[in-house]
Amino acid sequence: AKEPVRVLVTGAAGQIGYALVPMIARGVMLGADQPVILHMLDIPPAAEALNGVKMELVDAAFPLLKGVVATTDVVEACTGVNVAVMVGGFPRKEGMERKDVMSKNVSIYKSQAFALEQHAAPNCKVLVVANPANTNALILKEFAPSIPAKNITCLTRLDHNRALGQISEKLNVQVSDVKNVIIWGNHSSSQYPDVNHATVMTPSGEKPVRKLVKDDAWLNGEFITTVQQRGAAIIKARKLSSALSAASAACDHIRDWVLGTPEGTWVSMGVYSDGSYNAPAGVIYSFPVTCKNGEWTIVQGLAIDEFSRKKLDLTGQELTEEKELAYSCLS
Ligand code: NAX
Repeated sequence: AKEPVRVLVTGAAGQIGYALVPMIARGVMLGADQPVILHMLDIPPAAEALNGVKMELVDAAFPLLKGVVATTDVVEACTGVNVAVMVGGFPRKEGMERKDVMSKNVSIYKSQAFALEQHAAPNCKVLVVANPANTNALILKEFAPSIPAKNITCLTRLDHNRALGQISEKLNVQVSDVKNVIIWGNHSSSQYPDVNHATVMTPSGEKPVRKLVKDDAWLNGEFITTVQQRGAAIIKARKLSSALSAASAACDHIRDWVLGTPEGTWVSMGVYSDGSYNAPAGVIYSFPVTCKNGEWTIVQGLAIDEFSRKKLDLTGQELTEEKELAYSCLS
């Protein structure tokens, strides 16, 4: 039998946490034959709720779940973890300045970076979900210098999956037949959902989405804004932000990273930018990636038209500004 993998979920008493931990315990994230030990961290005001989640995990009698650590102690939470999914953070409340929210999250991600660096298992893979996801991941990277930069990522897979979902609905095809959309840049409304290289599997082979949709106005307009604004639409409908889709996307992200992407398929991940596609280097930017042997590689050589170029630059600029704001919170 395989050794259990230790998976940390921070903010585990929150709504994404509540959807995510059962998925992990069922093998959705790491495979149906991979035992797991869940480490759940939250803050003291949520300790009782966190303990309730632990009780439910016991009650669910998941065969793959070999242990549960539920704690408000960041060192205990981080000790020995192989995968860390960072969902905990400080939400933006009405009337709060951007800088105040940034400052709260900078201090959270700085201290959690120290704990992970000192106590996580070697080669721990980190996924930041909490907003501002890209910049929280960058802070984590800066303050955990011994963790390789390639091990620190942020979630844009939800946006990627939303784009697949929109194409599938528009063309009335199975979502599993649509692939190779791209989310570029920031996980914010400045992100650029790009369909220029996306395809659909049809009975007569793979066809470009642009050939099948035949509605450039929709692809260049409503499609993009729908994906960019989908989070707000969910809040409007549910009076709560996306949770099951975010949890599912976090599982997709880690699963593909650890177990690999299918041949000919790429996915979107926020990763430490090397300046590929003239994106700003030194920020966490979402790119198309393939994964093999537990490592991601940015897909190179895709043509970027003028329309796309502007959008890649715009979201990159926002990330550079966020980085500056985050650094100004440090001093
Ligand atoms: P909730 O407010 O339900 O849960 C957040 C949890 O984090 C709470 O239980 C809170 O006590 C805990 N927490 C706060 N500070 C903490 C700390 N220092 N250490 C550990 N835990 C801490 O929010 P939820 O709806 O679960 O969303 C979580 C985060 O995901 C938010 O930042 C949200 O903006 C972000 N999202 C990111 C998405 C993405 O695609 N990257 C999509 C969904 C989501 O909006």
